[in-house]
Amino acid sequence: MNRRNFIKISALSAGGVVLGGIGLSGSTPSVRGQEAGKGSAGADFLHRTPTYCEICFWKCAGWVYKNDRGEIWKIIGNENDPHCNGRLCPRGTGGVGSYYDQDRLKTPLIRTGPKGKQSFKRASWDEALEYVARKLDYISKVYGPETVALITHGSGGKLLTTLMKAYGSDAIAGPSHAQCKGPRETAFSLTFGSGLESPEPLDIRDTRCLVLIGSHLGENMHNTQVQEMADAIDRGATIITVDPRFSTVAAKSKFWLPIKPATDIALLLAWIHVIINKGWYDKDYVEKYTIGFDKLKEYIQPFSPEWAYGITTLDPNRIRETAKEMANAAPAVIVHPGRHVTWYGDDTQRSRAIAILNALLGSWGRRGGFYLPEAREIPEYPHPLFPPVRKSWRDVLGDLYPFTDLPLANAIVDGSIPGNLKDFQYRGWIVNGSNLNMTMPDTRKTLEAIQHLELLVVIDTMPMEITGWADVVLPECTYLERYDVLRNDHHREPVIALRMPAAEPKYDSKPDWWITRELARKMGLGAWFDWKDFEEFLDYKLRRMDSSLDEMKHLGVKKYERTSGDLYISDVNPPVFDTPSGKIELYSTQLEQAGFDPLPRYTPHEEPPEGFYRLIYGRAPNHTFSRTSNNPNLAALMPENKIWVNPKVAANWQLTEDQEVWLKNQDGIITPFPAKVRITERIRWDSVYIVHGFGHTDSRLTRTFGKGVSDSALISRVHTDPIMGGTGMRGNFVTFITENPNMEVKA
Ligand SMILES: Nc1nc2c(c(=O)[nH]1)N[C@H]1C(S)=C(S)[C@@H](COP(=O)(O)OP(=O)(O)OC[C@H]3O[C@@H](n4cnc5c(=O)[nH]c(N)nc54)[C@H](O)[C@@H]3O)O[C@H]1N2
Ligand SMILES: Nc1nc2c(c(=O)[nH]1)N[C@H]1C(S)=C(S)[C@@H](COP(=O)(O)OP(=O)(O)OC[C@H]3O[C@@H](n4cnc5c(=O)[nH]c(N)nc54)[C@H](O)[C@@H]3O)O[C@H]1N2
Ligand code: SF4
Ligand SMILES: [Mo]
Repeated sequence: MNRRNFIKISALSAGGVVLGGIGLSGSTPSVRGQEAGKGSAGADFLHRTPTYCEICFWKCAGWVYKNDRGEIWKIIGNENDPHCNGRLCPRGTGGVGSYYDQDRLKTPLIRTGPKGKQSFKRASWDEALEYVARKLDYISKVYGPETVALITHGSGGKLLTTLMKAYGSDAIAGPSHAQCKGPRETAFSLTFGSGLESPEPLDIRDTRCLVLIGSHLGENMHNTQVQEMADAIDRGATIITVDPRFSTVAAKSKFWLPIKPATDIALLLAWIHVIINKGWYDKDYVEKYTIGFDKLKEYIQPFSPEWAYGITTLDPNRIRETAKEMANAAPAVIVHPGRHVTWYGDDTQRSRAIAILNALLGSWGRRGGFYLPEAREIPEYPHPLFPPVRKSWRDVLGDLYPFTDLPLANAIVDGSIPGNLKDFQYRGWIVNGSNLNMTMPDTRKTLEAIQHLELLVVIDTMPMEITGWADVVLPECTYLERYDVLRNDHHREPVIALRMPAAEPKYDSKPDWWITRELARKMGLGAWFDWKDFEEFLDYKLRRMDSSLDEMKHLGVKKYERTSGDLYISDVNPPVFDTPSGKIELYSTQLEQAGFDPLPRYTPHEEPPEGFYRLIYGRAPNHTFSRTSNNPNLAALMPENKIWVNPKVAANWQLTEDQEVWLKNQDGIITPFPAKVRITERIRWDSVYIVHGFGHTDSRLTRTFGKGVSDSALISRVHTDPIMGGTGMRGNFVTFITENPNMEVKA
């Protein structure tokens, strides 16, 4: 492992800690994995098995080592993997804790009392799956199979998708779309003809200028992006960070633009204005590959840096200076498209402005900009054709959100509440690897929808909030105890990775492939899962990809030669833009025809009322969403989140460091537990900031229950993007309560 780089990455993350640095001798099994980084247990490392990480969706490949007692000991990155280059982030290293967590779900559970109350009986797998299969039969007969939806995040979703299609439903949604990167995917598809997907094909390692608009790399620990950015900084690349918060990366940036929240489109229009009017755009590229430049040029005239100053509070000279910096670096410049982009409801338009700016700078398909990625096709294991779907999710949406090409988790929630749709209502959900209570904005609405369901099945590893509302809970074993589908994301070169079990599943938990196939068999759909076991399933595919399961057990990761040509565009490798015009559409006739603005427009958003502050949220380097806060290793690094408050605001409210307060939002929703205040200049006076994923309300999560504050419950106002249905979550305002409001209620 390249130690220098590892330290560099950790140093980038505020509070980032190299796990091995923490002495935990005499530790209980639950924190054992943490000793891993010491590297002193040499003789203990008897063998290693390949995996890819499930702690976030960068899916870094690694090796799991066991000690001579056969216990899982540590995970290290696979040197050959371009997702990680041999180095895991602190969360990936701490992933061992998810295996040892004694709070894990241990057996299948069937509800015995009202929803939301912890009234379950333990059940055998046979009993639990039989219950689910009969309920699904019933829903299929009475309402139709298309009224059952799958909401899924993570690797198990692939097989469950097959099951759903065999059953007759295509309502298969992930929070990684309409709660995450959906608007970006739509905007880039409208502009360039293809989305970005994951990992984003950003050539950060060769860039000369990286512009981060609310992308907080270093706290957002998407591994190789952070590594490549650290290298780019070393090489003298300019980083421009636009963030109302002095993020970790803002501290490493040549320019920090502390923008007033919700005004980014104004800044982007001003940048476009300057770059066009000064003639700093890539003329050849624009001429050759784009349409709509003249319309854009005319449209952009009013949007000067002075105009933007009045909106964004950013110095007009700074706007010009940063535009120049980008133009000087072009085409080796990346205006980062972001990832979690569902902010204010006009997010597709903001992402369109980012796409347009990149097009003007000529960065798409260029070294140091966006490279042309490639993935290998994975052959299907033979199975029968799927039955036709009687009513597809797209038909259910009708005219709503015309530009989403994927189902929306939020539309499934909405469509489960009677009266919201004319002739349709979802009746059952299968939820896999998604803690909807914290993942979906407006928890109240999610819970209302659940009350109307005939069936809620939750497949999870932990007793997360969502499991408390399930009719049936199915405990999956952790990623360290199972085979999964092959990882097959696009990259600079095609690359696949294998995950295999390093240990037997603990308790009575099972791998997703087993759960799905047994359920399919009980539903009479076994023909879609007609393999002996998962080894045979994987080997069948690998043998058709010049490999085998045996080979992959030794390699972990396999790279293939590119077959689609060079990484970058050139005269001999011309780009293909899958848009109606075959060009980059600066002006979008598709949007125009559907009645939307063909060029991005700035619309003012509501301001916080007197005494309230905008609630913004983000990531911490040591945690992923709500899934890691109970992880023994990671909870030790960061046990709670705090409420970031500007010193001016603290003085007004007479708040002191670490004082415990409750938050109340504009709709009167109050947090159930207090959280500590962190007073810091790093946040603007008009906003407060919290790390997403804390404030758990399920007491079965013994380590994290009641610690910190959850943004999700406070996000009761959602601004939905009319173009593609993304849930804008940053239009909520909070104020402080310093005396225990929940005591008052009881009294
Ligand atoms: N308020 C608010 N909402 C957000 C966000 C935010 O920042 N703030 N972020 C949004 C974004 S960008 C995203 S991508 C989504 C993320 O949404 P989710 O992926 O739903 O986020 P988590 O809260 O981590 O919930 C993951 C669930 O999967 C379970 N799990 C973990 N490993 C496994 C496994 O191997 N198998 C199974 N079956 N289950 C497993 C965990 O125990 C947990 O219950 O949330 C979105 N929603
Ligand atoms: N450690 C860690 N890393 C992760 C994850 C994780 O859970 N943990 N999750 C991964 C996933 S799925 C995703 S989608 C990404 C999300 O990560 P990113 O896409 O990088 O960022 P966001 O979460 O959207 O944005 C958070 C930042 O936006 C700033 N911000 C708030 N309002 C505004 C505004 O109006 N304008 C601007 N310019 N900035 C604003 C906040 O201050 C904060 O710094 O992170 C990924 N990486
Ligand atoms: S970035 Fe970290 S948590 Fe995400 S997959 Fe890689 S090692 Fe795991
Ligand atoms: Mo995300």
